[in-house]
Amino acid sequence: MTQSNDNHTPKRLLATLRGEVQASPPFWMMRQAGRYLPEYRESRARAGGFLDLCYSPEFACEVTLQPLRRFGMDGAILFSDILVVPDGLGLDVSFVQGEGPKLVPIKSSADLPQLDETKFLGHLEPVYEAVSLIRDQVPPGTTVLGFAGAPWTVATYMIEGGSSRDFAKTKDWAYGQPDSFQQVIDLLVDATVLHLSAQIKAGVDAVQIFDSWAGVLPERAFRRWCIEPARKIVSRLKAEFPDVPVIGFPRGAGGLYSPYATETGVDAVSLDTCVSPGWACNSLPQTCVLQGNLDPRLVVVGGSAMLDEAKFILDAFVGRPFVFNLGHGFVPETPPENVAALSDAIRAWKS
Ligand code: 1CP
Repeated sequence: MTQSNDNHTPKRLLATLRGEVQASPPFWMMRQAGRYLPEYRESRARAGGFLDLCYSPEFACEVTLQPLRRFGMDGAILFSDILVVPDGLGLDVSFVQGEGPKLVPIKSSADLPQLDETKFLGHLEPVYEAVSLIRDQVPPGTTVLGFAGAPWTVATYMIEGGSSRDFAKTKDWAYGQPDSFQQVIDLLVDATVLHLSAQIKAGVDAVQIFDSWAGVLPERAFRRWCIEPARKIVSRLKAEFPDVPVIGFPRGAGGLYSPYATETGVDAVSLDTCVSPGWACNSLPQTCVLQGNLDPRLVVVGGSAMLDEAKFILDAFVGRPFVFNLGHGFVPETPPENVAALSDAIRAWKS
């Protein structure tokens, strides 16, 4: 049985990620810490800014624990961001309130930084310190989750200089000069492995790789820039940490969830809102743990619309190792009382 460090409470989420079927599935929610919680907004204001929050181990730990105190999720996801990786590479990331992330865009492989392992891990040390604090402070039985962005998704921010609607610069580079774009991806594969390994050494139980923009690529590009880098990251992590489950989230991949689940070596896939639960159960390997996939807008609406859909999802995954989650992260206007009602409904549900 899976035990937490300091007592004998089983970690239900970790057990599920290792393939156990539970009578009532464990749950956590993407962006469960964040702007929809007044206590988060207060911590963010006290820390100074978003990156100050990420790089202060005490604040990052505090913000990670806030949703657990209210809603009792089975998983605590490290409070950080996928863009600490380019920041650790020296690309100078900033977050402007209301505008999202800003980076000085890289235009060619000549602009690529070198990965200096010592500098990179030194810069990100506060993140790993936050993991140690979280591991020591989570309630018994809580699974601690680490994460990183997938190379393709992180590359889009480095090349576009922030969020994008059409990913034009990134696609033009990837399609027009694939060998040079491969260097961007290879650098990010190495940095991601370093970052996730350091989180595991600091005490996370499992990790999730967020490929939020995987869904904008056609099949052959998806295979080269999403599946192949994920496969490399997973195989390098598994060589060192064979027992640490890896969750992949190729958001928007549609039918390509199938080769992603079979070929990357991930233990679990997180399904976005548009994936049919029935299709996922029938088409994805039995050995693959499934996670998902409530539309976060339903938690804004709440009431029976939210509860009916949550029940539909819970019923659909009976018999498989399943983790209840959202199909994407909470939005800032989510009423916390709807999250409380959803959490209670998941706990009360019986197959
Ligand atoms: O307080 C604020 O103003 C910042 C809002 C915010 C928050 C709460 C950002 C900026 N990041 C985060 C935290 C965060 N980001 C977590 C924390 C843990 C948790 O889930 O509770 C995680 C896992 C992420 C991951 C992340 N950051 C992703 C992948 C998941 C996803 O949502 O698709 C991406 C794409 C980012 C980039 C990012 N960070 C923040 C913004 C505004 C953005 C841009 C999003 C976009 O381009 O649409």
